[in-house]
Amino acid sequence: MTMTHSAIWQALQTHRQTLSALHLRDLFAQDPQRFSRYSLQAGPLFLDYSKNLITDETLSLLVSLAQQRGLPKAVEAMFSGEKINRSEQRAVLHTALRNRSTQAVFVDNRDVMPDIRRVLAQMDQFSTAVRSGQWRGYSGKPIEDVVNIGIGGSDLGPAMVCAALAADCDGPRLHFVSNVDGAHLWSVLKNLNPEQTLFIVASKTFTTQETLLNAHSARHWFLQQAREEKFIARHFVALSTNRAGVVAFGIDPANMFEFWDWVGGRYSLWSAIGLPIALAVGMQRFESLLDGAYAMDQHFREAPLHANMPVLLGLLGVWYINFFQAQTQVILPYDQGLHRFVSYIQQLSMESTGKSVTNAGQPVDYATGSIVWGSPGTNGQHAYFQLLHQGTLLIPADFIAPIRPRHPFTAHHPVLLANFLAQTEALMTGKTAAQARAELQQQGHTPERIEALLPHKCFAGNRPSNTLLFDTLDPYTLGALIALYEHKTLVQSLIWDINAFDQWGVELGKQLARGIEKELLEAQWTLPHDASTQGLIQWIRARQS
Ligand code: G6Q
Repeated sequence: MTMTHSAIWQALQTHRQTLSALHLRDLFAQDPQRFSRYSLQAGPLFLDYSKNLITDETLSLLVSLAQQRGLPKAVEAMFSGEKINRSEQRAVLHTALRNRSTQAVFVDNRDVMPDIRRVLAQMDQFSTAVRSGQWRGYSGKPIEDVVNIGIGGSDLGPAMVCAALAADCDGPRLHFVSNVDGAHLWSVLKNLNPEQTLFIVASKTFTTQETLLNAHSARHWFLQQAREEKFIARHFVALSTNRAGVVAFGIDPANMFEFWDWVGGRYSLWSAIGLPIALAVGMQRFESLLDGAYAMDQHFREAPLHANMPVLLGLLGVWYINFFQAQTQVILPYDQGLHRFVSYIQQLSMESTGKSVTNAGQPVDYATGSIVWGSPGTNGQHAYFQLLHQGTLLIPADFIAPIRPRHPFTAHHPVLLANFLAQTEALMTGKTAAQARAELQQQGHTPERIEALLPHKCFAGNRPSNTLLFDTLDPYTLGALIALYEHKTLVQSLIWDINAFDQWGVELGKQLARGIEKELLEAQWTLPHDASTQGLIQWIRARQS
C-alpha cells in the first residue's frame, strides 16, 4: 500500500479539513499554556513552534506517521554507517566527522575515526602555521589572503560559516571564488598580491569543470609573477577525495587534505572542506563548530520524536507541503552574519529533497521538496513581506535570531529584535475588520472612505511561523543550527522515502555543456539539438566571429 493510501495519511487529511475553521488566535485564546507546551530547547537553540497551524492531535498524527515510516531505525542506520545513499551505494557519515566521543564508526568493517582525526590534526597544524606567519610565501612574506576555489558543496558551507563568524575572523582574509564566469575570479585577484596569497582548490571529485578552470587560471595568474613551478607548493593546497586528480593538477600530495566518498558535498563543511574556516577563525573555533553539531546529533538521536527539534521541524514541513500544498518555505535570519545562510540551506534542502521517485525507483504520488528562499531581516520587510502578510499563498516561515549581538552597535539590537517579534505576531494574529475600522475612524476618515479602505487594511493572519532563538552566534551555536537543518532535511526525506544524498538531476546539463562548449569554440556540431538551442548557438557564433 502506498503512503497516501495508508490510514495515517488519510487521518491527517481528514484532520486538516477540521482545522480549516480554526484561527491561530483562537488556539492561543483557548490554551494559555500553548507557548510553553509548543516550545523546546535543544543544546544552545530554543524553538517556539506554537505559531503553527497545529493542535495536539496534529502532532500526535504526525509523530505516528514518523513512527510508521520507521524514522528512528532509519536515523540509526545513518549514524551507524549503513549505505543509506542507495543509488550511489554509499554510507552517509557527516556525523562521524563531528563525532566528539571515543566511539568507533564503521564503514565496510573499518573504523573511520582514526582517518578523521588524522586529517583534523593536519588541518590544525597547517592552519596554525599559516595564521602564525610561520608558513611563508615564495618571497618569504606571510600569507595575508586565502582564496577558496570551489563550487556548490565545496563553497557554500565554508563561505556561509566564514561570513557568520565574522566576529571571530582573526586570521588571513578569506575570499571565495565559485562561478565559472571569469569576472568572479578577476574581482578577487585584481586586488591581491601573489606573494602573499594562498589558494585552496576545494573539489571532492577534482573533476568539476568550473573549479578546475578557475584553479588553472589562478595558477597562471600566480606563475606570471612567481615564475617558478616549484613555488606552487607554497601557494596551492587541495581538499579532495581524488589524489590522482590533485597530483595531475600539479599540487604536491603533501598539500592535500583528504576526505572520503561517504561525505556528501552539501554535508562536507565538517570535513577538510572546512579548512578555510580553520584558517579564518582558528582550529579551536572550528572544533567548537563541530562540538555544537555533535550536541545536535546527540539530541536528534536520543530525544523522543515528540520532543525532538529536527523531527518537529521536518514534520511541520511535511504538514504544510503535503496537506496545505505549500510550495515554498521562507527562512528569515535576523542576523546579518547569516546573510549566506539561506543559500546554504537552499542547496541543502532543494538538492536533497528535489526528487520525484522513491528509493526503490517508484514515482511518488505526493509532493516532496519545496522552494527555500529568504534573506536577512529587516531588509525583506521593506520588500517581499507584503506577499507574506496579504498575498494569496501560504508560506511557512522560519524566523531566526540571536538575543545578543556580536558587534559594538548594541543599541541596534532591541530595534532588530522588536521587528523580528512584531513580524511573527503580525503574521499570526493579523488584523480584523473591527480593528481596522476602529483605526480608520480614529484617523478621522469619512464613513465612505472607511468602507472603501477596509478590505485593503485587513490582514487575515493565521500564517504559520517557527521562531528560533539563541544566545549569540558563536561557533558552537552555529554548528548546532546547521546540524538542525541537516537533520530536518533527513527527516523529510525519510517520510517521503526519497534519497537525500544523491543529485542526479544536475548531471544532464553538465553533459550537454561539454558538447556545447566544443560547438561554440570549434564551430562544429557534436550534438543533435532542438531548433531553439541550435538557433541560439548559431546566433552567438555569428556575433562572436
Ligand atoms: C553537493 C553537490 C554539489 C557539489 C559540487 C562540487 O552535494 O554534489 O554541489 O558539491 O558540484 O563538486 P566537487 O566538490 O566534486 O567539485
